[in-house]
Amino acid sequence: MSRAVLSLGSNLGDRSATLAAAVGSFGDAVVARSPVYATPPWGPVDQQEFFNQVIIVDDAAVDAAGWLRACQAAEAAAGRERLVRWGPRTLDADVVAVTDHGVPVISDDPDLILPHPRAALRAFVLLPWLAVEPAAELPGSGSIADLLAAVDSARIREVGDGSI
Ligand code: PH2
Ligand code: MG
Ligand code: MG
Repeated sequence: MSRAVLSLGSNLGDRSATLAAAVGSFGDAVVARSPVYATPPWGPVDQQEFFNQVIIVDDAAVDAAGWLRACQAAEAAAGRERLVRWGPRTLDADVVAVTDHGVPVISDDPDLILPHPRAALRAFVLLPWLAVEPAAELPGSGSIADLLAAVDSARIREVGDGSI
């Protein structure tokens, strides 16, 4: 049984509709979805604010690589083009953490590093994740509540309840 925490982000086009379609693409695997938050752009690129959401998905038949493929399919369906690293995109769907029968999956495969190497620094991941799983731990980094307290989340605001 594998369970994954997925981070969804959009800052081009109809951001709410894109996130809702991405959540819908995971169908019955979705066991929790956070509200949608408007978040200041993180990273070196000066760009429009993002909408971000975290979902938790669970499917006995899907492993970590399968969750990555499903994320890439959702990005393709949203017309994602890979132009600038960390730049604007219709949809970014990232696998943040995976557990297999409750055991954290650790991976240094460059195509899918797990847990996500920058999740601990990103309020736009930690705050939505905390909303759906308050006691969660990021393997190797500690509780997401503690991690969130150490980063700047002051300008994040809820813009939708995440229902589709
Ligand atoms: N995604 C990025 C770069 N910066 N900033 C926010 N707030 N939200 C994102 O999803 C995001 C970002 C590329 O992965
Ligand atoms: Mg990303
Ligand atoms: Mg990505």
